[in-house]
Amino acid sequence: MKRLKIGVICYPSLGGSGVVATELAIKMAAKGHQIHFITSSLPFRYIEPHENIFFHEVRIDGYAVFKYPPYDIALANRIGQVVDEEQLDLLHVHYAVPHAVSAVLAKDMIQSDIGIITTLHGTDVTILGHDPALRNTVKYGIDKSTITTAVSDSLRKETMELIEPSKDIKTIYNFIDEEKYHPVDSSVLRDHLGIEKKEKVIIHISNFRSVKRIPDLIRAFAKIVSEVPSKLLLVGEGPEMPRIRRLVDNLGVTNHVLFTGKRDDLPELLSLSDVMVLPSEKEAFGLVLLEGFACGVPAVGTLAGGIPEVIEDGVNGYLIPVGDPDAIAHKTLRILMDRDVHEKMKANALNVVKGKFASDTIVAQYEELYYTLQNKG
Ligand code: GMT
Repeated sequence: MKRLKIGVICYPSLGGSGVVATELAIKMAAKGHQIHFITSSLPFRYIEPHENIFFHEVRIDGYAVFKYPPYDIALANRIGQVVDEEQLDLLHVHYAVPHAVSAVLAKDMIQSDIGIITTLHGTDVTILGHDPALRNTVKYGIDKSTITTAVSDSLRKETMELIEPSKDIKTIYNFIDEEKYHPVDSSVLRDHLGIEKKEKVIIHISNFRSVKRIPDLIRAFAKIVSEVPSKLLLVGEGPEMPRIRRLVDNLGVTNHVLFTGKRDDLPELLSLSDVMVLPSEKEAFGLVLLEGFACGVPAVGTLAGGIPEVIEDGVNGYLIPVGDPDAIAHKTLRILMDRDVHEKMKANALNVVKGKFASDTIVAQYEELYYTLQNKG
């Protein structure tokens, strides 16, 4: 098979979409394809130097005349240059707005017939798609892409209903790097964090935005800790943090909650955890659930977006309604207090990562699309 030259456009910052874009690119490079990242800075995930991975920076000067520097246009310009100079075979862009739109503009600028695959990650549709000022732009980005994928069936359906694109969308699930995420010995870290032997550990990892509904978890935790000695690990940072700290203090659980900030040692933190809780009101997939499963951590998550495609109720965790702290407490306690349930769910969580979400399976699905794209541009 021909080795492909692939342009990758993603947000190089912390977040599931950046992780997926980067891990996919690394796997494609390992298969012999040439990857050209076209981004504002290096993707945050440590990319080891690799002979098949190249980085093309998008630069934009802050001319005084612009209130908002036109990043999307600078990106389009850079994409066009790289397509021409490197003779790329295709573009894989993550997010319809702005990345697909920039790729379409680039294609037009250089009069190229290059194929564009756009992967929708959620917020571009579930938030921007509801904004009348941007809905048509999201539709344009999707319609002008050669192929569009979504990270869950739920996101695919929501996009079809809300945006009414002219073409179908294909679901390709997210995956994680199994070499990084697996159970590890975390006894030293556990001591370091001051978690006692008798204590159970509940973990939440996110960007602490309001969509994650973390106050529901804090209220649930106040009940949990009154029944089982436990600690709540809150991993990450974000705009809701001051509000969450206040609630933790007001509910009198300050001594039981550990705010770790952003961390690189997620496999260690997950390996010392008993249950993950994801109480989001919107979640296209919930990549963090897979990271937890891969380290043997069952999850309690909401019946929102793609979460029910990842958590199988009663198998690798429990599904609960959005905005129901009592349900979070009840289901989390069931896992914490019943050793058989916990062990069974742990085993099932580890298995699902090796099955439906195995990286080889998902990477092969993208590679197949890349080859079909070549003839469609
Ligand atoms: O909103 C976030 O949580 C960040 C965002 C991102 O850009 O990474 O997450 C979205 O994409 C992830 C990767 O596909 C999904 O796992 C998340 O569910 C999705 N977030 C939302 O839909 C809120």
